[in-house]
Amino acid sequence: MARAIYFDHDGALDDLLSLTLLTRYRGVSLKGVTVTPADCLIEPAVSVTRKILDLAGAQHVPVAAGTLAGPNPFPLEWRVDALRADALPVLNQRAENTARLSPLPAHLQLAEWLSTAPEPVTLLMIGPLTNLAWCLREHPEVESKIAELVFMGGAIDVAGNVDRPGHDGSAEWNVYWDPAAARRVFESEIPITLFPLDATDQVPITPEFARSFGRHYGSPLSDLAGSLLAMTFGCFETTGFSYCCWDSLTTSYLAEPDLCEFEDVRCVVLTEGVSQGRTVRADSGRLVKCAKKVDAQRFYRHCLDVLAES
Ligand code: AGV
Ligand code: CA
Repeated sequence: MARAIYFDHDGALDDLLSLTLLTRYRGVSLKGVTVTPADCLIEPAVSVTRKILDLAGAQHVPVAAGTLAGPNPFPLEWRVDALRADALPVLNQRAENTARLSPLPAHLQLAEWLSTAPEPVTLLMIGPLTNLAWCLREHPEVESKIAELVFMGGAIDVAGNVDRPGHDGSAEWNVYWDPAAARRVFESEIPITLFPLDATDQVPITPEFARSFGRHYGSPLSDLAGSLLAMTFGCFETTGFSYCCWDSLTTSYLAEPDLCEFEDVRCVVLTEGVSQGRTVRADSGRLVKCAKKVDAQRFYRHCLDVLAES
């Protein structure tokens, strides 16, 4: 039987590529999508999410828009990417959007989905953990409904990617946006599979990877993937950091669990001061299954294989 997944993303280009992959995975039954207003503008991010579900024939999957925000906003230059993606021709072949929009805000919808789930589910979260932390604070009983949390976030033995005045650069953005939320989730007993920068640094979006989708030009989901990847270029030139397959690597774990090698790490989340949002090794910390080493070529091939001719 297919594994039941609830998916929370935050509308960046990599999040949209992840959604596209997820709709193709045979062993996955996508039950619902929540969007966190973090690395995006929420309106175009929800709109583009529904268009991707439509294009992939997954109109039945409901989408809920997030309203809760963390204390450390993303740069506006990054948040506008969803506006651009929402205008791509491949996503605008029809005037109407038929994918379902939930009347509830994301945190309430997630709590309802979890509390009514007949069996424990997998949560895939590739933005900040704000919605889940709210559920755990307000409805602690939903913790038992989560069999596994697969989360892109943190930086264990490598530098972070936050470049902000007054911060030491040791944090990764998804944790930094709402450090208290990450801490709350890490203090739970939910089994966590973590994809920190230690792993995702190994899968930068290279010109070869982006251009490889050209061979499948004319297949809607391949066009979409290639366009999303092309739109990430310029990142290194403007930030000094490569745009990586942060979220799509994390998502691929649901289809190819042995693409990465893992290490069990005890860690805590720092919530104050110049290192806020840092995930740091500590003997007193909780155990997480942490992705360490990636077969990058196999990952790139996986993306192409999954989306080719679709
Ligand atoms: O820190 C990685 C997370 C991932 O979930 N996001 C992007 C991915 O969706 C934040 C981020 C870090 N650097 C970025 C980011 C950049 N240069 N552009 C956009 N987002
Ligand atoms: Ca993200």
